[in-house]
Amino acid sequence: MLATTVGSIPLPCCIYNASGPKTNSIEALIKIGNTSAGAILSKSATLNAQDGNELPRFINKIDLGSNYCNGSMNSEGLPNQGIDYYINDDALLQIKKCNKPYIVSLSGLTLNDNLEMLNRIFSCPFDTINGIELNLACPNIVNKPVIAYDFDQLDEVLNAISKLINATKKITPPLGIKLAPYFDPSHFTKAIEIIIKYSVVKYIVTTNTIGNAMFIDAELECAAIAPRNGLGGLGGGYIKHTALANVYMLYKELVSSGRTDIDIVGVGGVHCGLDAFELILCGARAVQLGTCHWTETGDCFERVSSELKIIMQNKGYNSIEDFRGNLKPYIKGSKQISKMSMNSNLKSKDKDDIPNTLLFVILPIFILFVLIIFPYISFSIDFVGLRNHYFISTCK
Ligand code: RRO
Repeated sequence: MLATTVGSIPLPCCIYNASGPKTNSIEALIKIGNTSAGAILSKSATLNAQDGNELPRFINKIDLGSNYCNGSMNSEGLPNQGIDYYINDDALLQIKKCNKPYIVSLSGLTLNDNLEMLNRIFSCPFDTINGIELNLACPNIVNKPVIAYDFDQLDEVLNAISKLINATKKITPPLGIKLAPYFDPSHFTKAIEIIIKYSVVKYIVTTNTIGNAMFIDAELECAAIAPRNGLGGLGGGYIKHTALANVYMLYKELVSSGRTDIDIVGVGGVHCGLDAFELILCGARAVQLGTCHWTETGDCFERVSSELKIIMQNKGYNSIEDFRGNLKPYIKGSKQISKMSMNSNLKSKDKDDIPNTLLFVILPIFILFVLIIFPYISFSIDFVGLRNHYFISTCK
């Protein structure tokens, strides 16, 4: 029911992990392989291993309420073990045993680094790496502006990579590019105008964190994380609605340019099946979990997938293609369907449901008791008392 393809990579399930949280080591990737995730995506690799930014460098588990994914902010600074760690024979062998597509994320510090890493991937045995996610949107590297925001550079990078892939005399894994969130309609148009020039781009992943956010410790009157003057990429529940808009706008641009062969993977603030449903409705062919995977266990893939399946069953959809990209424009009288009502069938009762239970179950029972049952019982008792009294007195 949730099977899909992304850039022609067949995924048994459309829900899988985002690059970043819990993706740095092969052990962590194998853990993902042992969950219900539809694919295994690595941490963005650089040419050489690096430690990343100084600590503390992230804040997660910011409770935004039961209807939202936790909020997060990070300035990790691309800590990773270098490309060879993620694609050496032993790593590939271990990951292959998980029987899931393996997608390697790349985020070279220079264009040449990206080209070199691609060459190394292309020389790996066939079918050990099933996809590439080229990250053009890391917001946390000092003195490295986000490529996805610099359209000339985006064009230059895609042009060079396109030449390399076209010159490679073997089948190469499908290439996806991870974009930064855009906030102006002209930017969606411009980004797609550039991307569709390059047939080597098979899919788009949107969106990376919203760069350069800040948390403050008001008590100490200081920034809450150490790197980059306290600036970091905002993620999780804070960015769900930006992610929805980015998937929707890019999808619309692709449709109007006749390039629906370029797939979209949605990421940003997905916490439950309904969030995934909404991203697919906006046009996503698959959905990644980032902050949610960070703050929960790997069980989140199974949970979100089964919630999504229930929503689809209730709506009579057999596959995600039955509703993907079918978001309608505003309909008079429509309202944001409350997550509470959509989710009520999906989850077991937790502490957040207690006020509702109180309001809708215990209170009516109490009122019923006071108005009907209590007087009836008192009357019955009294009646029995009277009858006894009468009986006793008449038998005297
Ligand atoms: O490692 C990071 O700091 C990082 C990366 Br590469 C990214 O793409 N997005 C993000 O929020 N953090």
